[in-house]
Amino acid sequence: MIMRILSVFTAMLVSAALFVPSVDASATPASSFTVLDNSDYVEGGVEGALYTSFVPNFECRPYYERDVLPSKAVWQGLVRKYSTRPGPLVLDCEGWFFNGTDAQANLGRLKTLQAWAREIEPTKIIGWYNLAAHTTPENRRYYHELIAADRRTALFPAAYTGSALVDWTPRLKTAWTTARGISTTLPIYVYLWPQYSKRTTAGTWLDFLPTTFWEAQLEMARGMGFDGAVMWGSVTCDTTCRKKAKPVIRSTKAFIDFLQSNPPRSAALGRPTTASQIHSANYPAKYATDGDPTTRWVSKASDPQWLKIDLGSRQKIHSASLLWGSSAKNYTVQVSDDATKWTTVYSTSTGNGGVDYLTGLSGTGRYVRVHGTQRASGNGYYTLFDVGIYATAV
Ligand SMILES: [Ca+2]
Repeated sequence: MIMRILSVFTAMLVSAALFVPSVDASATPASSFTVLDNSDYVEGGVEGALYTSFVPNFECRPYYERDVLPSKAVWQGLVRKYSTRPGPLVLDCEGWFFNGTDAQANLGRLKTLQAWAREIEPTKIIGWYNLAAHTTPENRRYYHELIAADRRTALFPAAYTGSALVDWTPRLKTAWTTARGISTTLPIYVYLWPQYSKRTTAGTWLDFLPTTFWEAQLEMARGMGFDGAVMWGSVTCDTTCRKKAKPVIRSTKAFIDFLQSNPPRSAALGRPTTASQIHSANYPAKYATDGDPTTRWVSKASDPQWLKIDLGSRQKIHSASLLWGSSAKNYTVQVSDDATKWTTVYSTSTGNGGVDYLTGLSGTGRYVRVHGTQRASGNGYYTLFDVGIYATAV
């Protein structure tokens, strides 16, 4: 499994180096999606993820605060200290950006630091943490020059946490559009953080997101077209932290497992989709299959409700992914040849939202229906951001 990921990554590295043009990924999910682990949640990294290194901002701060470069020996010492994992090397100097009048000077500094890091790491992808977000459109040429100096690179924007999924989705979109504004060809790995700051009278500490929120973030990053997501975490995660991290690690692993066992293209993408009811014209049924993971179908607040997709031809359905907002507690997935007589291929009475990855389905039909009979919150709605149907032709 690890080897497969590494070989995929090597292929990406090669394509990045050659600047092979790729299709505009904004309309369709990326053909492959890699999870990078830049956390300390699991000793040795999360299985199936690409374990990733990071030179942290606090190491660079003493230099950018005085606008002086570290010596080559000092910087290469930092690279050796932190570049201990097999994945990409991400560098973080959050005072040297391309968003002001010192962009030209900062370009010189970043080029120098990257070249010194490259001497230590001749083959790794080396990139800059969240630099795209701090590059104004008129200054993009500086980023282009940085890329031209070393094309074994990728973009690493950040889209952190949020208080609710619908508040967070604009951050993800912004991360996507700013990074794509820099390059239409380089891989883009978005930093996500399964933790958030929690304030009490005793102070502030970090806690973990509900797994449903984390699942949705990963799935949305995939649906948006990113080449992967980087799981950020505290630089050090103690025993208590690692224990609390376990649910999100389980979610991450389930996500990786699903990716590795399924083709990435949904048979439902862009197919005609209808629903029993819509909450308003802002939330039509088609938003569940439009390829944009941040738009959603919302039902009226009553039971039952259903969403129906016409795949256009009979297909053998083996798995599905349901990206919920407000969710169904009781629902079934059904297939049909005529949209009249339905066969249930999956049912649950314990739906809790987030993303449901349904595997091992066995059913053939032209139509697929998600049929909810009880909402998770008694007075809420059914909300689906995205429905992926994975199938083979018959
Ligand atoms: Ca959508």
